[in-house]
Formats: sequence, structure tokens, C-alpha cells
Amino acid sequence: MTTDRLDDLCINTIRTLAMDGVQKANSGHPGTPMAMAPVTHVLWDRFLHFNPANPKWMNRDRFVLSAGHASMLLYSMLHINGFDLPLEELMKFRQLDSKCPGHPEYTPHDSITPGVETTTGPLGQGVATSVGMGIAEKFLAERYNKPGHTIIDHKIFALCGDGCMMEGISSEAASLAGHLGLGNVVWIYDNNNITIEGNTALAFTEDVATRFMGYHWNVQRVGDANDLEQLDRAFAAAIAEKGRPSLIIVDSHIAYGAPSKQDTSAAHGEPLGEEEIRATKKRFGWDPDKHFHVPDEVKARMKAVRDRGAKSETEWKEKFAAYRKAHPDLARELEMLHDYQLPQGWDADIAAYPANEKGMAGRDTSGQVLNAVAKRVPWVVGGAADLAPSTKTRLTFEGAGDFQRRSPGGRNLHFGVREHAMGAIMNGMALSGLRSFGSGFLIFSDYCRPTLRLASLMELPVVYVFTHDSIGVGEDGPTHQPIEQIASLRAIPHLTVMRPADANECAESWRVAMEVEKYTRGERGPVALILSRQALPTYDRTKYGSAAGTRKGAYVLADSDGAPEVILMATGSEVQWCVSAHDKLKAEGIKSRVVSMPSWELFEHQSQEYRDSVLPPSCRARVAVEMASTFGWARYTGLDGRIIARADFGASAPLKELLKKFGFTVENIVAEAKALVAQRRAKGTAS
Ligand SMILES: Cc1ncc(C[n+]2csc(CCOP(=O)(O)OP(=O)(O)O)c2C)c(N)n1
Repeated sequence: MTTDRLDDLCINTIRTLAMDGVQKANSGHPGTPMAMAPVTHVLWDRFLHFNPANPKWMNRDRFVLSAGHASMLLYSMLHINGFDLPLEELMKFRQLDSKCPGHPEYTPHDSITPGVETTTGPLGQGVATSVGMGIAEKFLAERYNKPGHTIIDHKIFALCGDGCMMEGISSEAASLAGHLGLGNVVWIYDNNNITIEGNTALAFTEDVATRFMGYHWNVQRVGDANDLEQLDRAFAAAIAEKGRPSLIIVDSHIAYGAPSKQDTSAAHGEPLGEEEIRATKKRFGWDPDKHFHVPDEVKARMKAVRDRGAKSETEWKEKFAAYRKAHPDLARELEMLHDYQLPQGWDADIAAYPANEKGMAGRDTSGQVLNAVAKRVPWVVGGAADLAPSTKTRLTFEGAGDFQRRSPGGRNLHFGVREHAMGAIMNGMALSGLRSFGSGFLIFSDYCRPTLRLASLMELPVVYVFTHDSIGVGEDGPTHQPIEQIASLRAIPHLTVMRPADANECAESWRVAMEVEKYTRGERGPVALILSRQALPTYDRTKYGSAAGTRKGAYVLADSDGAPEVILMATGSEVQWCVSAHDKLKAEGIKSRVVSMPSWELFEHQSQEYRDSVLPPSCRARVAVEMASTFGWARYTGLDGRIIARADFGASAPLKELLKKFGFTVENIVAEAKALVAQRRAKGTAS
């Protein structure tokens, strides 16, 4: 058989599997897999280095399907290339517990689809994530390759459509990738002119090629998605380009081959229909009565692909064995980071902060702790969206340096004013084993929300440092004063939100951030540190509860003899007012308890017994204080409690005035607590 014929068979297998999968599920997106089948086939068959038997091979090339709706394309590719994804799974496309969910889903545990590199579906995320993978590859190659030992040299390919191109995040990420000269990143743009509402003429007439040239990308165009030789040349040229990322614009026809649905938006997201599928299969020389048909020649090829993959990895393993001999410590590091492990003693330099009434701003402590950790964990890499001087995230120890085109071993990444891409890039870096962090003002966490959500869905260990955490920013006014952000972050599953009250809680929060699975019963996921701009007193821990309580999410900081009559609970900068209120109440003969609650999520992971010991159910007089949205606090105050928080936006004024106006004062906390205690006493209940 000629290679041409085998190519055709593979391509049409991909197309027909996609048609059949979508038809059987009665939902999904057949058009793009049919159009892009030749493109992905040429890439995977001739250029991509992978081993289907080990989808986690460290130096594999990455393929990211940014157009996640075209998931049947990826599943078909994985199947015909010998991954552990049997046809039965493709037949269960979009069904409960199938390995072929509606959009590609990644988890670190390999539990869903072997070979899927990242979760995609929200358009633009995949391409932006690929830039993070590109940065990681450059960083790892720079740090770990040594003369005569090239251990890391993989490439990252991402396939996107008009939708990804329209989303702003692709512009942010492409701009940074161009600036950094990421020659290891190749995006393939499926230029089929069709989106859901119809032709792109409706809303997308920009010149994409010119735009990417402006970003300093190497831009090529393939005028026909079915021209395998043109595709071959374009991939070869993109791979040969070392100093710039590459964009290959491929003109294609959605639902290629479907007699009445080709080039229509109907083919984007609906099954083609039985009759149309029969007619299309006939055109491809397929038996229209056969479903999920994989010709024998394509099956036979699977073995060849498996053998090729095994050989690639074996050769690499031999290289790695020689590397291990020459550089045992570096080899160990690489293995460790690949498994998300941390080196022994990684937290040894984290300081214990002595009591200090004047204290430190949360962001300052965080900067110190981050530096202490990053110095000992060489694969901690990150930065800020142009706010490092404010978020205090700069790594300042000797040799930390900037990550730039000519210094890809630098640990400080300048994301630029691009919060959204920052989040996706952090995800891509984490997917390649780096411990990435990113930072910005809490108010702009909204700009990272989609990426934070994906990190949570994928349980990626990324750390967000959000500073300027409340109306405490004062004069900047309501545009910069977060209100609903903390509550909305708390609403994201698998995201651990931490708002420390003092320097030692902050140090503990970083410990949690680096090893979150230890404190969440094995659950990984991102951590968002919510930090103050203003100084917070450092508590005398011989007098107050131990800061180790931070790891449990909430703990008793200050207490009274005997059962409390009222509980004062707060997070972050508000805890200090509760402590002052506690002292005042004591002087008036009222027994109160102060509960510091740096993390609701961690608290919810504790046993009922522990939670009841901190917040005894019998004590219903409870006051919660947080300079943010009231939303959610009733969970802990109950119907009888009081919430001192904001149900509206802030205002532009000096902080002192705002605190008074909005009731964030010790006097107000005392007054609310006394009112509750008075009610209980009047009713004759102890608490
Ligand atoms: C952020 C985001 N917005 C909207 C959607 C819904 N959506 C899915 S596919 C699509 C159109 C994409 O068009 P294109 O990228 O050209 O894909 P094609 O039609 O070629 O398959 C839209 C709007 C989404 N998945 N993500």
C-alpha cells in the first residue's frame, strides 16, 4: 500500500469516527474534526514525538486542542495512534463516565483521557496555556540541559479556530510569546470562516496574518487543508524556526466532504444526520452501513506508531541514564518536579515572626516567604501582571534574574498587563511541572477568573498572590476596592482561598499553598492568597492560639475562661479589631472568643468535631467581620448572628473615614456583640 493511501485511510477514519461519535451522542461538533483531520494527521504522523504507552513522558511534544469543542478530533487521533482509548470509549462520547467527555478534560491523576494535555473548551484558553508550556520548556531546557546532554527539547503545538482568535486572551498570550521569542510554540489556525452564528464576515474581518506579524511571529499560510505536502512543508518550517513562535494559517472547509453541510454553520455544533453521514461516507469510499469503522490498515499502523513511540522514549531514557550519571542531582530534580514533589527542607528558611504591634503588611511577609521558598525550590517561577513592586512577588536572591528571550533560566516572569493570559500561562507552566505563581491586585482577580476556574477543574498547584485586598486601599476608590471578589473566589470548587491575619498566618498560608494536598485530604488545586497592603500586627503566639491553626482553616485565637457568650470571627486585617473588641468586652464582663478564619475551604475539610470545637453549636451569638461582601457569611453566623461587611461598593476616601462610614470599627463590633449578648441574656440563654 502507498503512503498516500494509508494517509487517506487515516484521515477518513478520523473524519468518520468524529461523524459517528457525534451522531451517536446526538450532540457534539463534527465539522472541525472533518476539516482538520489531514492537518492533525500530518502533524502526528510525521512530526510529533510521543509515546502512546506513556502519555506522561517528560520530553514528549505537546498537542493542545484549543478548539475544545472539536474533541472528537482529539479522541480519534488518540485512538488511531495507539493510546489507551478503545473504540468503545469513542462510542460512549459525552456519556457519563466515558473517557471521551464533551470537551477534553485533564487531571493530574490520568483518570480521564490518556494523551489529553489540558482541559479546553472555553475558547482561547488552550492557545494561551500552550505559551505557558513553551515558557516551561525553555526554562527547563536552560536549567537542566548540559553540554552533551540534551534532555529537554520538545515543542508545543496548539490547534485553534476563529473563536480562539477572537478571544482577547489569545492576543495577550501571543503578544507575550512573540516578545519572548518562543520558537518552540506553533499555533495552527483553522481558518474556515465559520462560527456558530454563521460566516465570520459577520464579526471577524481582521487580517490575522498581519496581526501576528506585528507580534513578531513567523506566519505561514496553507491554502488548502487537504494538501498534505504543503502542510508538511509548513510544519517543517515552523519547527526549524527557533527564534520566533509560528502561526500556520490553514484555509479549510468545515465538515469537509459532507454534500450539503460543508461550509455551513450547521456543521459546527450539530450531528450531521444519518442521511448526510451515509452520503459523506460514500464520498470517502466508506461503507455507509459501517459505524465506527477502523480499516485493518489503520489498525495495523497503530502497532507501528506504538513501536515508534516506544523507541523514541527508550532512546531518551538512555540519554537520561547518562545524564543521571553525570548530573545526579539535576536528574533527581527533574523527576521530582515532574511528580510535583518538593525537595527536602524546602520550607526550612521560612521565618517565625516575633510579636510586633506595628507588624507587617501581608504582601511584605508574603514576599519574604516566597523568596525563602523559591530559593530552595529552583522550579518556582512566576511574577506579576506589571505589579511586582506592589504585590512584592519579585524574587530577589542572587541568580534569580528575569525570564527573557536571552535569559530563559530567569525566575521572574514579567507577564505584562495581561492578567487573563497570566493565569493560562501559569496553568501551562504547572502542566509542565513548574510551580508557577502569578500576582496582581485582588480587584483584578476577575480578569483571571476563567483561568483560575480551569486550574481548579484540573487541580493544578498554582499560586495566585492577590494583594490590596479590601476597601483598605482607600483613596483609589470603588474601582480598586474589592467587594465581591473574595466570596466569588470561595465559590470556585477546589480553589483554596487564604486570607491571613498576621505574618505567621501568612507564612503558614504559603506552606499550605506549596503542599495543599496535605491539608485537603489529598485534593490538589490552586491556592489564592489574599493579602493586605496595610500593616497587620504580629500576634504574640505565647499569648494567643498557635498560627499552625491556619492549616485547619479556622482556629481559636483568643478566648475567655469558660464557655464564650459571643464568638467574633474574621479574616485578614479585620482579626485585629476582633482582638481589640474581645479585650473591651472582657473589661465589661462579657466572655468572647476570637476565631481567626483564614480559609473557609480548609475549615470545611476538618472533622465535625474540630469545627464544633472552634464554633460550638451552642453559641449562637456570633459576629462576623470582613471588609468585603456579606455574601456567604451567614453559613457561619447562622440566622441569629450579625455580619459586619459590605452589601454595596466602596468609595474613594482616606481609609480612616471609610472605616468609620462603613462600620468597620472596634466600637461597632463591640456594640453588635453586646446587643447579641444582651438578647441572649434577656432570653435567659447562656449564649
Ligand atoms: C469563551 C467561550 N465563548 C463561547 C464559547 C461557545 N462556542 C463554542 S464553539 C464557538 C464558535 C467557535 O468558532 P470556531 O472557533 O471558528 O470553531 P469552528 O466553527 O471552526 O468549529 C463558540 C462561540 C466557548 N466555548 N468559549
